[in-house]
Amino acid sequence: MCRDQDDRWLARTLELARQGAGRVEPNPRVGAVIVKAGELVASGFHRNYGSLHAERAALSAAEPDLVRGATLYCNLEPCSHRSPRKKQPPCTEAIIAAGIGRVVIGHRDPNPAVRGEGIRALERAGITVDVRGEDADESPFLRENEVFNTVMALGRPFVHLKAAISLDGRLATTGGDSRWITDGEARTAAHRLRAESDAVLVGRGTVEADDPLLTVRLPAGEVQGSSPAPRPVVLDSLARISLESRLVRERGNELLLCLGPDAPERRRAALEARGVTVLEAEGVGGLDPASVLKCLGTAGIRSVFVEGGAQILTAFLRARLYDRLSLYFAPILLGRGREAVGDLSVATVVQALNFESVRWETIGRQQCFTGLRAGWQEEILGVLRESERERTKGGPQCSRD
Ligand code: AOF
Ligand code: ZN
Repeated sequence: MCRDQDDRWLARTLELARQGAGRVEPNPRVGAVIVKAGELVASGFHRNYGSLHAERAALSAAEPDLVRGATLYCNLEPCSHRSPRKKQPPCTEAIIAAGIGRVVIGHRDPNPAVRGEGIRALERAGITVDVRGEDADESPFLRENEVFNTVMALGRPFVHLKAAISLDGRLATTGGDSRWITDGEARTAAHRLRAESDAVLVGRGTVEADDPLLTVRLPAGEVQGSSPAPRPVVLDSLARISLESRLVRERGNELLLCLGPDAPERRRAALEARGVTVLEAEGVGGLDPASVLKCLGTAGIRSVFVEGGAQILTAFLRARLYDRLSLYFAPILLGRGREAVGDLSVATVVQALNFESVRWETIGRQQCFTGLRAGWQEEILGVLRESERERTKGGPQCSRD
């Protein structure tokens, strides 16, 4: 089968996968097509969390006679495992039982329960498996499930940093005024990004300056997606957030408050009495981003949209604990003002924090940048390679099922 044909069918699986966006989380978006003699036999995608996997959806839509000896394309490696919490039976079993002759996938599944096991189960049954989407510099397959892949491979929430800044890189005036740097169109775009995340994170300083609610506000009629509203998160090492802030008064029950080891017990009790969930993070004089992410992961947060301010933005950048950065440049100059990003320990340009999958877009009067951390894809693939090495070190293995 020629490579062009494979690429074309695989691209189709991504289009199908996208139809599950907003409904399948925390599971991945997956699409599958079955092809025989260059003709489409059937297709399917993962529709809702807990429902049929894409591979089984495609198989059940196909004429059984046509499936035998056909090729199945899927953007993700088919699952091969069972576990008490797993909702669906292994797709590899259905693929083998149906008599599929060849499987072409976008990338291996970084889920620790899979990581190549799906491929091996198929190969043991005599099925040829080709992985086509891991070689490209900016693989669209790995990017389609950026949150899922990050959580599964790196074991921490996906971190999306965002800031609205002036042309000269200022987050606020010298006096601290930062309201309305960008216009309504850019703010709506940022609210769409909020809606995609499990949590929206700010520092205590931002709460004091802006008294935000951190809700998703979109124009009337625009669907907000079916996932629950993102939870507000505030980093507040000394528990100094005002009990009168709108977040505590109006969203206390949803609020996740990260406190440091020196937070006074009395304050903590007062906040908990208002329904606030307290998370104990590490770090003195500014919480440690790694510890914050660990707390959030334990609280079930899989993706976090970090909205500032400068101290927090800098802390995540310095720790190299971020996956995506989105910057909205407004066509204004603020002069001295407050810089958006502090010291990043960059001595030479080659050490600069760099980005891949870069996109620039004009939104209203703003120029909007978004990019993934350079090395993100390599890190995910590195984890897959490492578990492959671990497995071969242990010698030949049988199925884990
Ligand atoms: C999906 N949809 O189309 C594929 C998935 O709890 P379960 O049984 O739904 O299993 C979820 C895991 O199955 C998921 O973490 C991923 O590793 C694998 N593949 N999942 O939800 C699909 N193909
Ligand atoms: Zn599956």
